[in-house]
Amino acid sequence: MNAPTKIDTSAEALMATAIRVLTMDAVQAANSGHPGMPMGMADVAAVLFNRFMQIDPSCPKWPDRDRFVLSAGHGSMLVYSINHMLGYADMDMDQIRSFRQWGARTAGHPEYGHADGIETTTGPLGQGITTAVGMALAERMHNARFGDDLVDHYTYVIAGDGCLMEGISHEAIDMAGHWQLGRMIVLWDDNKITIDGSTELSTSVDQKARFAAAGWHVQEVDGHDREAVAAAIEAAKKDPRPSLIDCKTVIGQGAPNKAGSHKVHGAPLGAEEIAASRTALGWAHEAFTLPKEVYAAWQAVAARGREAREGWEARLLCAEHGGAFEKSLAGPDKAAMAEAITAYKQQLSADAPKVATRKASEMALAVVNATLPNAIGGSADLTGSNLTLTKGMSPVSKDNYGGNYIHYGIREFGMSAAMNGIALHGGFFPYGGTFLVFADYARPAIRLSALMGLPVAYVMTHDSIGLGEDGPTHQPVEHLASLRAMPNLNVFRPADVVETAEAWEIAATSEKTPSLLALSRQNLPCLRTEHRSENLTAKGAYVLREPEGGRDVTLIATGSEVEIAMNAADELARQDVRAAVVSAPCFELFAAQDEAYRASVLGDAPRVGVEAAVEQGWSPLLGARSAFVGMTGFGASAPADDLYKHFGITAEAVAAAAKKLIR
Ligand SMILES: Cc1ncc(C[n+]2csc(CCOP(=O)(O)OP(=O)(O)O)c2C)c(N)n1
Ligand SMILES: [Mg+2]
Repeated sequence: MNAPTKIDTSAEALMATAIRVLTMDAVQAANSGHPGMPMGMADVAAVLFNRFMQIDPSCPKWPDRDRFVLSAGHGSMLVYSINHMLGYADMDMDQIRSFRQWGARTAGHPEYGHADGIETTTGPLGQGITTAVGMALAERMHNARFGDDLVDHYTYVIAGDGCLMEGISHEAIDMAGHWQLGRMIVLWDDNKITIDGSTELSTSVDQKARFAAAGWHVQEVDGHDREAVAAAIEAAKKDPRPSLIDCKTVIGQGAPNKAGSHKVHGAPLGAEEIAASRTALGWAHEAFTLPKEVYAAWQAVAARGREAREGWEARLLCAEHGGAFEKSLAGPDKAAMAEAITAYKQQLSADAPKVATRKASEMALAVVNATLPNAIGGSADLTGSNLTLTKGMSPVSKDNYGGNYIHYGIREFGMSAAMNGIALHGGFFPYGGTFLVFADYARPAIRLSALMGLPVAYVMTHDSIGLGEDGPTHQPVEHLASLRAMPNLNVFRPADVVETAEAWEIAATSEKTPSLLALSRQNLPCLRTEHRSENLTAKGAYVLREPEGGRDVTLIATGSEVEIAMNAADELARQDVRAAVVSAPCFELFAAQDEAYRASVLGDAPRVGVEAAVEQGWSPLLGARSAFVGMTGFGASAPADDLYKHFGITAEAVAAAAKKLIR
């Protein structure tokens, strides 16, 4: 149907054909996968890499490489086939042969960290393009600090109809247009097909008008006309605005009978259609064998990149700020952070300020930001509530990429995905704030932070009914449980100013685990009045108060409820009941401690858990003889003290629960 009538045998055409053939063969061998997108975008990708991309497969992490993000992650064979042909050492033909199999780097969707040259995990549609916004912004911010000699690259994205339908794409487009990220170039695979069929089933939007309205440079090309694609990319690079290139393509291009249909989106073509495609494409080679000239053409791209990288290295050697540049890309200075936070904690324990933990976070951030020059703060329009802006920070804008505070706007999901992109780009430690209840709006990007193992910090204030009058829409109840359920995310709920400083030390020096700080709106007393240089929060939970003569009961609490547990212990002491109090600011870190430590903290006595949230997730801390004082439903609008009384989260209730257990 859509097969080219005359077979183009130019080197670039062969480069594209090879993507198509490797894709159909790998998907066929796996008996699963998505051939349509890589086949449809093969021409665009061949042009992009052949004529534009600056990457060096022998040095995949070269900091000034162009970034390529396959936002339409289901088309993963596009990346794998390209990276194989470019000569990435970890992407030999066996990897292509074992596409989607156990142990292979060629996972169903591109996974960051599984193979070189994969800049981010994609698959959840819309997140790739938004993560790319973060990368493109980081490029400009790094450029503002170190100049064109060291930082001068582009961020290219292939996005599909699905990426552009997702709501997050709106946030991405708006941010990129607002920040005028002129080095971001999106190639839209405009094939008018999604899984269910034609895009006419589900959308009528004028995408080009949408991008233009957000300040983008917009072009349209025939995605199978390589010269037109090249001219459009050329023009996009010249234009100071971010660019959308609407590439009109045919999904599954090259498959004579199935191209253009949603049937090629996500199913193997079948042996017959593959044979027919080989004929149509004029391809005589067997599955998983490529002619030398194809490798030669792709490896010329690699050679060009290597030369560019070598030139860059020479510039780095004589760059004035070369040392600072390298430092910005290295891991966090843990020793400096430990020293700064320890000194700060000592002061706190002496002064014992009674502040909300959101305020404590602002105070700790002043120390963090003074110690880590590459911290980039931000908030989704709640700066004054999240207290994420510390003294001396200046806003990042299209006129000031040298700033270090990002006004992300009311875009929690966009902020979080962009922070992932900033972290992936390198050079910066991003943190950003919103209300804890809106973690739900950000959750899919938090999940990718965790899956990719990115050191991103989420500052989530107003963490319970303790926020009071704003009412149940704003009061998190199930959020802690749902966030704790996420693998590789450290959820901190510090109890006071000292624990907050400790949590920030961990968050700012983490290398493979994102952190989320759940912080109170209401003031909390300083409970850690005795200075300990050891970071107790790093143990996840620890004994804050141990009664003399053994325990009758152990009260375990987090955040604002630790104060309640302490008061309950006082109350119990008056009644001759010996209560220990355990503060548990981070369940994940506690679970990582050895058995002996955990047993010593939890003890043998009955336990009462206290948290102004649902009980789910508490069972590892509680045990057989236990009770939980917390929430069982939504909150309400009223002053915080009234709410705590109404919902029965009080020292008296905790003491009563304890007494019932030990009776
Ligand atoms: C957030 C999200 N929702 C749903 C899916 C499942 N999904 C994968 S591809 C796809 C259709 C995407 O259409 P398009 O981007 O046009 O890709 P094409 O069919 O053209 O390859 C869907 C719904 C997903 N990967 N991510
Ligand atoms: Mg499509």
